[in-house]
Amino acid sequence: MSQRLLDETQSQATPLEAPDKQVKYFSLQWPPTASGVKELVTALIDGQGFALPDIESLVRLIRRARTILDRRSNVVTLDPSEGPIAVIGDLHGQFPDFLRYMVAADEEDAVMLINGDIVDRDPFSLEILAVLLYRLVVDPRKVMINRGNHESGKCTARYGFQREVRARYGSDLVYEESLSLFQSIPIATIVHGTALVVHGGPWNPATVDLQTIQDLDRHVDCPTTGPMADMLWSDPMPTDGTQPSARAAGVMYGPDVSAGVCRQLGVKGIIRSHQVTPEGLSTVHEGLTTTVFSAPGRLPWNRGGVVMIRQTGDGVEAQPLLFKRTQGPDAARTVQCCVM
Ligand SMILES: [Mn+2]
Repeated sequence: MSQRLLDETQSQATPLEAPDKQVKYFSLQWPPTASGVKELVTALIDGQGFALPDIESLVRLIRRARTILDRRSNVVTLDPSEGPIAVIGDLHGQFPDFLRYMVAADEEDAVMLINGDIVDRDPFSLEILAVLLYRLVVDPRKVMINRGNHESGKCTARYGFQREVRARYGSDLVYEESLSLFQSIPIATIVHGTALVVHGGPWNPATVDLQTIQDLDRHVDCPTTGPMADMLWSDPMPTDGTQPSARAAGVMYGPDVSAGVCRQLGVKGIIRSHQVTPEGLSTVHEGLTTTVFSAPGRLPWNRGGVVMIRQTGDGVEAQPLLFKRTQGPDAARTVQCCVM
């Protein structure tokens, strides 16, 4: 492990804080139902950052979600002929923005495919997790999740989620259960004949194939080298081949790597996230790698992008949807989370 990541890991030794006295905790309707999703969203919006599911309810939800995710393979396959798929990139705790994407997906009865980095940075990761996992339990076919590098102990200890959970619950239980959940999240999704969707980048097709990825044990915190690290941490570069990354994890990969993986999988391109992009979406490698980033206002002027994949009469289309940052309940922030 690099010195830089060791430093990040060691920075987590902060003391427990008392829970915010103003937070009101409520029980989640159980078993989860479609009407319960609406009630949960309403309670969280009305709470403006001061209402959360109680610890017992949330832990029960996380554990149920984990059993669903554990049944999925490392790389999940979706068939676009079965309905639209909304690919959503980094959310980073921006709950009001997440709600807009959920509404956009619901309007088309689309599968939500969340491409990692759900937590950290903005202080409403718990709201996103609660709604996302509740919907997953209500209808697993409509919620797909790929893991991002922030779904790890290393990142959450440094970039806000651990602090958020401690400040809002005054307990490490929800945090520990979340870390366990993160290890159950699949690593990538193949939209059949269309795209490899993965948080960072592809594996190296010269040495690794899909079966090797399917055989990996994903129940680890978040490696910094090897095929799983490449998928969670890597970024594209303009020249062929691979190079070490300044992130000290994963690699930089060139257009030949993108082309090789597309050939290997019979897909037209790679949809990845992991990097802020001014318009919400950007494409490199002659169209083979598209970055979708869904946390608007981080630069602070970037838009949030979503890719809506639909089967049409003569093929599959990928329509970009672009969003400015919501006003949201930013004024109600109670937790000092990250500085980018
Ligand atoms: Mn990332």
